[in-house]
Parts: sequence; structure tokens; C-alpha cells
Amino acid sequence: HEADAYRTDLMTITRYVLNEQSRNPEARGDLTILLSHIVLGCKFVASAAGLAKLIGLAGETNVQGEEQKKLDVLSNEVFVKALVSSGRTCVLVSEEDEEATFVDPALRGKYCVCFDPLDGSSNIDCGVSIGTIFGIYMIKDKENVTLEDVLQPGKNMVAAGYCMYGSSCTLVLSTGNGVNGFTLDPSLGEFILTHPDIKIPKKGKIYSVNEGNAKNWDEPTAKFVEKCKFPKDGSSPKSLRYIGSMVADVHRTLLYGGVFLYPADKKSPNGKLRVLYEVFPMSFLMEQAGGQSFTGKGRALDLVPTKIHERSPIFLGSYEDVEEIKGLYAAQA
Ligand code: AHM
Ligand code: MG
Repeated sequence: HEADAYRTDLMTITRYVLNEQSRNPEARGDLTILLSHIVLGCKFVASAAGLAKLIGLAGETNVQGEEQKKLDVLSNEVFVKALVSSGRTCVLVSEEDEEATFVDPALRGKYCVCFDPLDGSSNIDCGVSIGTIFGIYMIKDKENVTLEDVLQPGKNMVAAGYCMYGSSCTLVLSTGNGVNGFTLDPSLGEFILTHPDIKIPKKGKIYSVNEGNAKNWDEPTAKFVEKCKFPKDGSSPKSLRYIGSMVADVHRTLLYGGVFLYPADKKSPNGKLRVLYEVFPMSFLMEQAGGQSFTGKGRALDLVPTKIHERSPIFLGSYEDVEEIKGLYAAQA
């Protein structure tokens, strides 16, 4: 029985990534090393998130003009240091830092990492799930490293994932060959494969959106949400679930199906979520799990960002549900 096998034959995330890489004759273990440094950062945040003494305002403001919590500041520092010291990175983009970090040439490797060290910060003080999101690119030319290396379309990512600090700590990862979920066993200090080969249901019964913004929505978004609540084809209305932490809302969408949307509105024509470290990694995972991700104009992973903190509207989730949204936008065009 498969479940029994997992209990005694523990597939740690490192073992999993090593296995994956051994199928690629060109791989030299660099991605494995990089990922193990990301995993270390996630373990730090998981333990720090549980410590009440770290909660409270740091009194600083981040690049988006929001108040930073101590946990944001700490998490960012831990990830930057872990990534630099891995010796496998070249350019880092963090939600918390206005400028990209170019790693000292002596410590450079071939990967670029874009990450949001602690997403969902408004949920920290009330103990609701928060998360870390990351996307990894390969640099184009080691001798000539520029910002262009991180301003690549999302489809060029070599790996992406998130870690959710919730009732359990779960790390979901794709290296471009499906999606797998690993749960932190605190007594072992290891992430163990608990959700092999995640596939999102073709259609879901849940929609997830901040409806407080409805008065400013465009017509296709408004029509879609109206259809979720008052379906005219005889189907049951969808349920609404909205946590306000992208990682938690996307995690539920991946496992249960449905759609998560952060659309454009009249006040924010590009929505809220950031392309490099929110939209792209989540879109990569969705596609790898058999779902879709759409911007209101096209495939999210085809976007070519021009600025590191650029935003984009996003509709992601079950294949058929996103297909319906695409239909509404096509009808309007
Ligand atoms: P943050 O980077 O300040 O944490 O904001 C990102 C979060 C996402 O996790 C979530 O999907 C979204 O903001 C929720 O926004 P809103 O409160 O407008 O619904
Ligand atoms: Mg954040």
C-alpha cells in the first residue's frame, strides 16, 4: 500500500530533487544545493512564525509603502543570506528590496531567484496562514549578468514553489516535471513527500477573490463572479473562500480545484500581485498541475516583465474554470 511505503521509506525533498536531477545527464547538483538553501530559509520562517515574540511592527516601510512586520524583515535577511551563501545564485529579486541584489562575483552561480520571503503579511498578527513564494531562472551569460536575466517571461523558469506556514508547513515545488508537495516533519526537521504528483481538478466548486473591490471591477470579472453565484446553466452556485494570503488561497485551489483571481480594477489597472515573485511562480505550478493561468489578455507565463516589481491581473486555477474566464474576456474584446 502506497501510504505505508511513505511512512517507512521517507522521501525527503533533497532525496526527491537529487533523483530528479540524476535523470538529467548535464545536471551537476547545483539546483539541488540551491533548493536546499531555500528549504533552510523556509524552516527558519516556519519556526520563527511560531514565536510570538517576533510579532510586532519593525517600524520600517517596504518598497510598496506598506508597514513591515519584524517577521518580514527577518525572513528577507535569512533568505538573502542563504541564497548568497549557496554559491549558486547571481541575481536576487525580493519583494522587500527595492533594487535587485547582484551577488559578489566570487560567490556567483548560474541561477537567479525571485522571491517574496513572507507573503500575506496582513495575516501575521492573527495567526492565519502566510507563505514564501519563489521562482528560479537560469542566467543567460555568466560573463555578462544584467537585470535582463530576471526580466524573462515566466515560461523560462526552471523551478518554482511556495512554502505555506499554516496548520502544517507544506512546501510545494515544481522543477518543470509536475508538482509535488512536502510536509515538514518538525521532529525530523525534514520536508517529506506527502502530496506526490499534484493534479488540479479539471473544474472546481470554489471561487476566491476579494469581493470588496467589486465596485471597481471590469465587466468580464463582474460577469464571471455573477455566474459563480447565480449560474444559469442549472449547476450549483460555487462556494466563496478567501483567506487573503495568496499562498494559502492558491494551495487550496491546487488541491480542491476552482479559481483564484486578483483582477484589474479601475483603481489598480494592473491588479495587486507582483509578476516576478507572485504571478509567475504560481502560474508555473498551476500549469504543471494541469491548470491554467491568465492575465485577462493572455497566458500569464508569456508576460515579459519590464520592471522587477511589476504587477499583473491574474486568474488561475482549474482548466475549465479559467477557460470560462478567457471566454468572457474574448467576448468583450
Ligand atoms: P502582501 O505582499 O502585502 O502580503 O500582499 C500580498 C497579498 C497576497 O498574499 C494576497 O493574495 C493579497 O495580498 C490580498 O490582497 P487584498 O487584501 O487586497 O485582498
Ligand atoms: Mg509580501
